[in-house]
Amino acid sequence: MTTSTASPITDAPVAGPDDRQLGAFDEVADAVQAAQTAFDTYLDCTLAQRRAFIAAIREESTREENLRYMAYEAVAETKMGNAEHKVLKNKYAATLTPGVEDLLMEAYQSDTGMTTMEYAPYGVIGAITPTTNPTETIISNGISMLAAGNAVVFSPHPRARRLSVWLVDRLNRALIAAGAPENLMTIIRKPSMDATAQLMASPQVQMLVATGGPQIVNMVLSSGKKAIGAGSGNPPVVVDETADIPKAARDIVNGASFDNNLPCTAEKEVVAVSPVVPELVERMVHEGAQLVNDPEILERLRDLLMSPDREHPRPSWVGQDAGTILQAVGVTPDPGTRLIITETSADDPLVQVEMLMPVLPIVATTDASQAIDLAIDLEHGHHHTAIMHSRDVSRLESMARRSRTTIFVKNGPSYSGIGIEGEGFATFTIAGPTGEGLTSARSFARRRRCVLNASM
Ligand code: 1VU
Repeated sequence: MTTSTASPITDAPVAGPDDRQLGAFDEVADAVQAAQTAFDTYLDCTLAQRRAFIAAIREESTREENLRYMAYEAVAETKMGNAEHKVLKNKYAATLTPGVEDLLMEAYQSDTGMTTMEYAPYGVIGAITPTTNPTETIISNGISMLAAGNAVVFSPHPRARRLSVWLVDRLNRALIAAGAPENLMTIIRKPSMDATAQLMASPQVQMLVATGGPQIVNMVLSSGKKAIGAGSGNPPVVVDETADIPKAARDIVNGASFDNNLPCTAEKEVVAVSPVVPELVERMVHEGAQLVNDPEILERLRDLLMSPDREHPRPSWVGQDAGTILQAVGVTPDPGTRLIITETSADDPLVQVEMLMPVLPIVATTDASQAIDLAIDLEHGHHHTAIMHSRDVSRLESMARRSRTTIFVKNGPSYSGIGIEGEGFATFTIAGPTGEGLTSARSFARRRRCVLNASM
């Protein structure tokens, strides 16, 4: 996916008739109490009202000036990603996250009566949102959680705090205009680990959802509460000799450069059978990748982009442009370069570590079976996302089954797995560790068995 560099919108769209930030609280306890009060009123709202509230979120989020503001401000505040791609991500989050229609009821009927399996709200949810997709996650979580009848307290990533507070204000204003109780969405104005700990410990918070880095996800998963964790992946893409190589190259470059590789679903390493590697590389270069095979420059890249122990990416380089990265290691980027590729071995830290940058290593294997084995190994058991380009249906089926990932994309760019230019709904909370998979309204609801007894 290539994009033009349109000019940014620098001023925030007008917040409203007053300069309060609706839903934003300094104290965690106040944010939780306000959400609880909103939830108590929300419980009495009808499904038709819920639908109207979700429509208001969608409408507010997709207003052109808001889409552009969110995208450019996210890049400015988090200092990562590609604004034009963020416009798309926000648009898909707002339009393709399912609403109330996701809560499909099951019914059983016989002479003794009728039983329905319904979805009931948890109450107040504490939702931790990431720096990589800050507004996308608030929009998508907001739609899903409110559709399921909950109120939500957001704890935004500290690096995306200002924009997240702005968005929650906008959404609250839209919700109130649609007749919703105030504070169905609240947000912690100054997020921190301490504030997150308070949110987790609050007896009024019934469910926790963490989308972000391993530290915060593990913290939430060890809270002792019902928790949904959406954390890291290291998505491999396999290319075998039956694949349509020009298309595979285009899809991989589009997917791996999308928002500078910030989505946790994006291709993080290629595993290709040896005979196709030369053509694959040539076609990837044709699509906007720049090949770097010089060992000295590669070592400079590792020094620049990784922690000294080579176990983590350096946060300041996460989501940067390929051209900026190349210049920083003394390489002149070719015009239009959007991805750096390199041919390397499986033990290269650039292959092993999820980098979240437009740097894509390519590892060659002798055959497709070895490629699938290696790809599964490199995914490190996150059960997150894997991609394969092949025309061999049995191989596609084999990798899908054996990798046990939450998302498996066949012959397409990784982002089609979250609904962008692909079929299916959108979400930015992909819960591999806790098994909900691609979350939607029903992931944030309790199951209630409602029994009507008709026995004589
Ligand atoms: O500095 P401390 O250690 O005290 O705290 C950390 C962290 O725990 C905390 N923090 C938060 N606090 C409150 N609310 C939050 N929502 C929150 N999130 C984090 O803030 C401190 C810094 O956090 P960090 O570990 O994120 O550190 P950096 O900003 O230095 O690192 C940025 C990256 C991007 C490297 C890091 O966040 C990361 O590894 N993220 C994983 C990628 C990610 O966000 N995955 C989810 C994507 S879901 C998706 O893409 C679906 C398509």
